[in-house]
Amino acid sequence: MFYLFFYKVLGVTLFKYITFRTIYAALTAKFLGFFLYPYFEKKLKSLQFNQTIKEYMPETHKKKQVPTMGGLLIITALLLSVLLWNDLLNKFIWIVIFVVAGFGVIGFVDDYVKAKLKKPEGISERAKFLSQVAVATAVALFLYFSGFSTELYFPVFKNLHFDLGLFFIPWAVFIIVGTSNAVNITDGLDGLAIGPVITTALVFTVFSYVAGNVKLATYLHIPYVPGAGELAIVCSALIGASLAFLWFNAYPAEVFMGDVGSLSLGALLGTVALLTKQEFVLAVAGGIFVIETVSVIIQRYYFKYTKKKYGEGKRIFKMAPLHHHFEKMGWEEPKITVRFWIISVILALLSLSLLKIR
Ligand code: 57M
Repeated sequence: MFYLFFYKVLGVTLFKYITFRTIYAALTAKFLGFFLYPYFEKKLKSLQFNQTIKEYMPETHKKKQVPTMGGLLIITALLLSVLLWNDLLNKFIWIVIFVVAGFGVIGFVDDYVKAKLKKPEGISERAKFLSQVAVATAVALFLYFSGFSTELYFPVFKNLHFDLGLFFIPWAVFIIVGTSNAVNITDGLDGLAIGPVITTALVFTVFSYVAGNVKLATYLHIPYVPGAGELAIVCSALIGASLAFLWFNAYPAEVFMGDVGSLSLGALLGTVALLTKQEFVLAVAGGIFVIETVSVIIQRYYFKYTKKKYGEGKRIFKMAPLHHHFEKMGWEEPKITVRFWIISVILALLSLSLLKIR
C-alpha cells in the first residue's frame, strides 16, 4: 500500500526501492508482533487454546498449559507488513497471501480440534494432507496456466536445467506440501522450528532480490524472474514476524506456534523457493527440516522392515524426529535447539555461496 500511495501517487522515489522496503517490512512485522503479542496471549489463554500433550512424549518433554496457535500472531504481523510494504499489483504477493491463508486455515482447524475438542491427534492425517494438496494444486495450476516458467534449475551447474512441462504441477505440489510438513515435524522443541525459518527466509530474501534484478541475475547466472524482487520484502517481513514470535517461544516457551504457524510458514518457504526457481537451494538452506523429515522416514521404514523380517520392529534412532533422539540421549532442550540453529546458520552460508559457485 505504501508503494502504491507514496511512490505511484505522491512520487516519493524512496518507496520505489526494494532494499528500503525490505528493511522496513522486517521492522514493521517485528514491532507489530511485539505490539500484538499481549492481545494474542490474552485471547489464546481466555479461549484455553492450550497444547494437549500426547502420552508417548519423552518424560523430559511433557509440558503443561502452554498456549498454542501463536502462529496466528506470526501470520497477522507478516501479512499486515506485506500489505503495507509490498507492491500489491504484483501477482506473486497474492499467491503468497493465498498460500499463507490457505495453510493457516488448515492448521487452525487442526489446532482447534486438538485444543478445544481435546483430541490430541487433531483432524485425520488424510483430511489434513488432502486439504494441503488442494491448496497447493490451486497454486500450481494458476502458475502453469498463467505462463510461469516450468523449467527446473540446479545450483552449481549454470547450464543444467530442463523443462518439467506438465510435471511442473505435481512438482510444485510436492515442494509446497513437503516443506509445510517438514516444518511441522520439526516444530517439536522450544524455538526449534522458528530458528531455521528465519535463516532460510534470510537466504531467500537475498535470492529473491537477485532473481528479480535482471543485471544481477544475468551476472550470477541464475534464472531471472520478473517481479521476484517483491518476494524479498515478503521474506524480510517473515523474518521480522518470526523474531517477534521467537521472543516468546524461546525456552522455556510461553507459546507454541501450532500447526497454524508451522504449516503456513513451511508452505510459504516452499512457495518462495518455487517462485524464485531455487527449489534445491531450499533443500540446503532448510536442511534441518530435511534432516528431521528423513529421520522419520528412515525410522518408520526400518521399523516396518525389521518387524516384517524378524517379527519385532527395531529403531535406528532412539526416537524420531531427530530432536527427540538427542532428548533421549540426555541432551537438554535448549542445547538441542541452539545446536540446530548453528547448523542452520552454516547451511544458510553454504546456500548463499551457491550464488557464486557456478
Ligand atoms: C508435529 N508436534 C509436536 C505445537 C507445535 C509421523 C510422525 C513424525 C508425526 C510426529 C508428530 O506428531 N508431528 C506433529 C510435531 C508438538 O508440537 C505442537 O505441534 C505444533 C507443530 N505442528 O507448534 O503446538 C509437541 O512438541 C512440543 N513443542 C515444544 N515447543 C515448541 O515450541 O516443546 C512444540 C513446539 C508439543 C510440545 O510438547 O506438544 C510433537 O512432537 O507432537 N510424531 C512425532 O514427532 C513423535 N515421534 C514418533 O512417534 N516417532 C516414532 C515414529 C512415528 C517415527 C518413532 O520414533 O518410533 C514425537 N512426537 C510426540 N511424541 N508428540 C515423539 C513422541
